[in-house]
Amino acid sequence: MKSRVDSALFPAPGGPALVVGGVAVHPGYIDPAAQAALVEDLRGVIRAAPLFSPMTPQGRAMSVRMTAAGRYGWFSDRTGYRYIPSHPAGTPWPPIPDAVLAIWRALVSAERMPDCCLVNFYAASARMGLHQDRDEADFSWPVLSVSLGDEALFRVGGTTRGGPTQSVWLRSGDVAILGGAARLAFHGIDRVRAASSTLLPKGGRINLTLRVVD
Ligand code: MD3
Ligand code: FE
Repeated sequence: MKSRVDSALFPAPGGPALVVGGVAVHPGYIDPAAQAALVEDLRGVIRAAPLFSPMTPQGRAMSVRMTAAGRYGWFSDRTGYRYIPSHPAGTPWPPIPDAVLAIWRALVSAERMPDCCLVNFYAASARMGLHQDRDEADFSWPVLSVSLGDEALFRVGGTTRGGPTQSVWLRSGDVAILGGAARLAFHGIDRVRAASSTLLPKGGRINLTLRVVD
């Protein structure tokens, strides 16, 4: 069987099962029943805040569709990238589901809750190019990522563009924590493996990222 990681450093027992490019991955952290319950919660989020395709500053629609829950959602158009306090339609972002906050509480902090739960939806052909997440005010908070549905090839490099990268398949139920030096690492999704999960009846992948914004 092919390993999920091209190359990795293995950390001490008790922590995540693997660390790739400084990113801590907890494989299968969310069990299948809890994954299905999260999908139901997210259907409610998407009903209140429909998915949209952000436009890059170059004027091209991103292949990943997005929405958000919480005090802020991420948005992009010809004038640039930013967090906005309501959905582009003008309606408020719905609250972050309790089950999602519970993952943050368990793995990051019980004192400070995230301001944004970004919801990324990947159809089989969607990709996300290498980028840094630097629209947040305080990089000392990690970003927490939850993968649901079809598996995806995640790539992470260093804090400068063009250096070496490592890749790992993120599978349904995996949780990744992007903190410390990895918080400003270049990262992206190279491809999604269609029909690799039965969680979403029509296929595809959902990624949640929990962020402290301000
Ligand atoms: C590493 N999302 O929404 S999640 C994004 O699978 C984003 O949808 C990808 O990159 C996805 O910005 C990757 C894993 C992730 C998220 C944030 C990071 C990795 C990160 C921030 C810093 C470094
Ligand atoms: Fe990112």
